[in-house]
Amino acid sequence: MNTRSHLTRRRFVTGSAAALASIAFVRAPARAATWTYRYASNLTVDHPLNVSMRQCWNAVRDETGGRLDVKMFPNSQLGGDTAVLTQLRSGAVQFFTLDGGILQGVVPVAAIQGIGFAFKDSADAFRALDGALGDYVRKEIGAKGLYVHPKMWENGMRQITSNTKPIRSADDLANFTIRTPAGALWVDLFKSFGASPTPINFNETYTALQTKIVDGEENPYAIIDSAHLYEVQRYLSVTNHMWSAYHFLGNNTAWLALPADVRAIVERNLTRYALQQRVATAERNASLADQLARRGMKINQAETESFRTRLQTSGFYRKWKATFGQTAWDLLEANSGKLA
Ligand code: X2X
Repeated sequence: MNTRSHLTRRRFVTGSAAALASIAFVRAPARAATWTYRYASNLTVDHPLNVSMRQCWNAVRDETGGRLDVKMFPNSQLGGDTAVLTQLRSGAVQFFTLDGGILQGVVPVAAIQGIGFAFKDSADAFRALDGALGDYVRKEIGAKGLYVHPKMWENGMRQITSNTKPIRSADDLANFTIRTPAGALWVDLFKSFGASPTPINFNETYTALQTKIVDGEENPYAIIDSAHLYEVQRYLSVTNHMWSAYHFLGNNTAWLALPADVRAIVERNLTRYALQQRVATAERNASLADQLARRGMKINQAETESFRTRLQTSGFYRKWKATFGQTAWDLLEANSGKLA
């Protein structure tokens, strides 16, 4: 008979069951965690990334017998991405998921995942980033003193939203004010399209759109939905102009403070839940168009050839090839085909 059914039965048998139960709890207290770490995310709790991440940390807590307790800080509770990256590097935050395009400020080549029209879909992109291109980027991240897990977490193919007009072709981006994440490649991509980009951290994006500091932004469907951007954006133009995904990063000192068995439990669960999250997020991205249309968004398919042409004629590919270097570029083109 296990303790639980024993106590349950006694509760019916004797009036002192509550007292007995509390004695049992005093004698078997929950073990205090040896390590209490913080995980930060710019996404809402109900985005599939954080749904899987919560399951991941629950599994880690169970499998380590409560030794490692990771507290989640979703929704940019600890600050905007660039500020949290600083906290991660100083050790105030131990774990963080960050898009390679924003990590660019510290690890330049990390932005290569966001080269315009390099990947036709997420499966295509994951082949490169789970493979040799990803290994190259992860080596550079490690060289900057950060821990990085080998499986990235899905954000998705990005679409342009607007409050003023549908974006049908690159011509519609002329002088269009658009928020991009805080990364140099992102800003340059939209300049090359002919737009007027402003880098703004995600936690300030809703307000920037609401107060019309910018007319548009670009994100995958699951974020347009989970962050309620449809409340402050009228048009959604399907462009699939770039792919976006998160590296799982750790402060290296905090990571190495964990014993090998705990690190193995964390890595195994991160792999398991990252793969689960990829499927769940892809399903959301593929199925939300109707729901966003019902919420009032006007959705159109953009003519993307004009966008690609701008990247050729502006020298965008040539410039970023020179920045990232031949080795990284070759690894990219091994998946994407010739770009520059
Ligand atoms: O900042 C964004 O737009 C977001 C949420 O997609 C990223 O983290 C790149």
